[in-house]
Amino acid sequence: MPGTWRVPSPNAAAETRLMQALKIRALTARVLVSRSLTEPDDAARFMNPRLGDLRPPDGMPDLERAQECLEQAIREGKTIGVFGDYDVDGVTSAAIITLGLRAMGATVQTRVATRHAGYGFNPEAAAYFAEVGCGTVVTCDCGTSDHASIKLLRERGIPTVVIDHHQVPSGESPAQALINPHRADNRFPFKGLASCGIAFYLMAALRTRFRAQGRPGAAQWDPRELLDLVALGSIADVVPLQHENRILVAAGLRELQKQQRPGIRALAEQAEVHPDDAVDATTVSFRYAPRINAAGRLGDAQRALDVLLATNETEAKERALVLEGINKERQRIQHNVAEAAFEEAEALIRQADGEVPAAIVVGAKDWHVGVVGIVAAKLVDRYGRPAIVVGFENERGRGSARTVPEFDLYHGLKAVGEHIEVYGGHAAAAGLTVRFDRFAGFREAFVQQAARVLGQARIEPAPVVDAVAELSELDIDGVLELERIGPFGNANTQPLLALPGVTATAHRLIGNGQHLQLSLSQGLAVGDAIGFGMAGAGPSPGVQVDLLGFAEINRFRGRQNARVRLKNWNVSAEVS
Ligand SMILES: [Mn+2]
Repeated sequence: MPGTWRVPSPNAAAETRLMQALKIRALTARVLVSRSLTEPDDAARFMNPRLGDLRPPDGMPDLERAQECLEQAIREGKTIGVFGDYDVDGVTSAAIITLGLRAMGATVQTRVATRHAGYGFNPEAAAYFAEVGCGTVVTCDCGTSDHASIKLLRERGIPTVVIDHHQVPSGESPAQALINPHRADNRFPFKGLASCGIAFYLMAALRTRFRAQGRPGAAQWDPRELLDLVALGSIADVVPLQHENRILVAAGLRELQKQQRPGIRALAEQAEVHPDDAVDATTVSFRYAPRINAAGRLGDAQRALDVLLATNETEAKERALVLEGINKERQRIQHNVAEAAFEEAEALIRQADGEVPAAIVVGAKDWHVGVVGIVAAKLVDRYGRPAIVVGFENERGRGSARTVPEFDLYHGLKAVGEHIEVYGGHAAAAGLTVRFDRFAGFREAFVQQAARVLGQARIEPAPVVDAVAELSELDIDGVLELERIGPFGNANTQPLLALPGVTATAHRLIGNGQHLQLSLSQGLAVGDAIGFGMAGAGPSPGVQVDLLGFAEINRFRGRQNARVRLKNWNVSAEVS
């Protein structure tokens, strides 16, 4: 339907108040109001995220006990073992604890999970830490449910500190300290921290404690230098960029931009992130995170940790080069699995006489389980249906599921639980194992379940936009002001704008003819738009259209200009 969209709760009085109090433009005020930031004080704090506004960690259970435990190990000169999970949050948390503890005088041994040993803190790793004589162990982004490994350490007199944000099972943890926002007795008001954020809080608290005691070392060290790692882990883990996360990530992105850490400098070189490029959540998601993740996906996340912990330029460059090789290999494997998965999906569609099934479930014997999640996400993008991709090793397959907002994976898998062995995860992403001889039955049941849920079809709702804008508002200052609502990401998405009644005056294809570039006009105002992958799909020149899109600054070779990134367009309903 042309020209239909919804704007949540417009409020002219609140907009005027914000414009006057914050000295901001009307468009920025409209977006803030649509996000329920109607009070000038709240909006001002939101627009200026400052580390000073982080709430003290009061109410985080066991934070005190964790500090005591670490302090004792440092005082007694005992080695502290640090263990991290194999994804970006796990690796960066382990790096934060390692670097923080070392800066405060500790001897640290760090290991990260390997894919073959499986997710989490495994007994092998626990035994290793005991063997090398660790006095205390810290687990990062795992450990909440790894009771057996932690018990094994406790029996040998080694206390464990757990830093984690996964769901807490019932029953008491054998850990000396369990810092996890999902604990029932947690009183810290924001529960959305990633493990790297919690790790940062612990290191900052320990440093404050040591400084009060007058310990040498603690005074010179500034925990803020760890924030680049917090930004990496938080964005990669897709935690909501609200409250404390917003403050930590905003500061962390600035830290990342500076490229102070040798490992980040080396990674940036490999990922072609130039020192004067603006660093935002997209830079993390598409440049840094895939490289850090690649090591864990293909087997050994230690290669990624090595890069982050490198202490000099030479070491960092060597290690980043090794990681880049692993990433290239990951890309090759992913490409092959994706091709095969798309072929299988197309075969399923042919079997259904051209109709796309309610869910896409594909699997094969040699598909690498390290990339099945990424490939499932690609299937969701292409077909707009929930998708499951399974890699079989002998008779057992490990799969990964991704979905559309209308279908909850956790409930969906639960409904067909009889066909699979193990499953876990949440609404948006899940993992499962299934036997080869049960796969066909599982697929049938899952597709039926998806058809039941998605079949309760609703009429496609009108898109919800953050604000209706005029082209004249999207000049460079206007867009720069909108950018202050960022960092954009999960739970704080880039504002979606509606621009009714705009005329495209000129077309141009760029990027090997894939992308569409438009010149726009509206009254006296002119502007530019870009439609990525929209070649041949744009509005005809001279026709008045309603655009949906995002305002952005295009930065290229030191120059910047404002433009609209097109999401969608329609011929205007009322052409006069
Ligand atoms: Mn995590």
